[in-house]
Amino acid sequence: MKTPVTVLGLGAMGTALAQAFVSAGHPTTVWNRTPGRAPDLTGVTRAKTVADAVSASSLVLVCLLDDASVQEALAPAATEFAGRTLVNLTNGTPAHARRTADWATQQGADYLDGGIMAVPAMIGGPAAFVLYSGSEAAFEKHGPTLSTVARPQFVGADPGLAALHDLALLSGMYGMFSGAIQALALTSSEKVSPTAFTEQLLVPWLTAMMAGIPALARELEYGADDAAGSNLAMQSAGFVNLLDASRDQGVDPALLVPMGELLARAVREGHGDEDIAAVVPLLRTAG
Ligand code: FVH
Repeated sequence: MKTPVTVLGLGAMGTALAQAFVSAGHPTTVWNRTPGRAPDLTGVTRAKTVADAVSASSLVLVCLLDDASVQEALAPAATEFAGRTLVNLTNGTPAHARRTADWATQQGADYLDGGIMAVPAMIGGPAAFVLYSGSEAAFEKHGPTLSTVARPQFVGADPGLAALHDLALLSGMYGMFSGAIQALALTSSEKVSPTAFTEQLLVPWLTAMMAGIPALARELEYGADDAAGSNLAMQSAGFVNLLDASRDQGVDPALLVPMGELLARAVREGHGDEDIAAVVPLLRTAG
């Protein structure tokens, strides 16, 4: 018999998770604040209360809108958690994760925090992965079951680490989308085809530039080798043109302004002959 699983939350993601468990033959109990959500989800047991849902399985996943909804939903079932594993797949901060881990420990539960690196349609497919942190013993025990929904990757015993990695990856993603949005706004100010520009120029260019990111990371970890081909003084001087051209074309440069300020600051603080990796430490406001 496969491990029984409870899924709290039947939004788009919770439904995809529950569907994957049912399809793989796991007895699956679900609960959602608003009854009647995910009417097409069959083969599950629908619990009337969150306490009933928690008591049905030794492995309980929660995937709700945000941290506040998790606190609100779990509180009435606190006494049901002893001896179970709580896996929180709700987007949150490292501080949220550490607090919920403490709460779970107080209830006698093992805790894993998870960052889902997939959209609902990817769940159960090869490209989906989930970052986990917290109880290593719980990860060892439940990793095979959790692999039903996505490739599980453990990133450390500190419960906050999955959220840290998740939010860092989302930061990279939103940086990429910000750049693409700005580029398309700029080209759309003239009669440039968005699809032709994107397919023939933007994606190949970003792909080529992405190949430089591992070198940036190596430089942060091991120090610079001295062949910086694109120094910051040059980049800062050229960046002004991005801002001016946007304004000239009637496009708001707001997404670019902070990067321009960071480059200018790096030059002011003596990093003009270094390359882009030199700005990373400038973002740290503590430590
Ligand atoms: N969908 C995605 O693309 C991303 C992929 C990466 C991971 N995220 C995170 O997953 C969490 C859930 O996202 P979702 O897509 O399932 O979100 P919704 O479809 O909007 O469903 C929200 C569920 O949360 C329930 N809920 C909201 N507030 C409360 C509350 N106070 N108490 C109990 N449940 C609450 C809501 O219930 P209802 O409105 O139907 O009653 C839905 O079940 C999220 O952290 C993403 O960042 C998804």
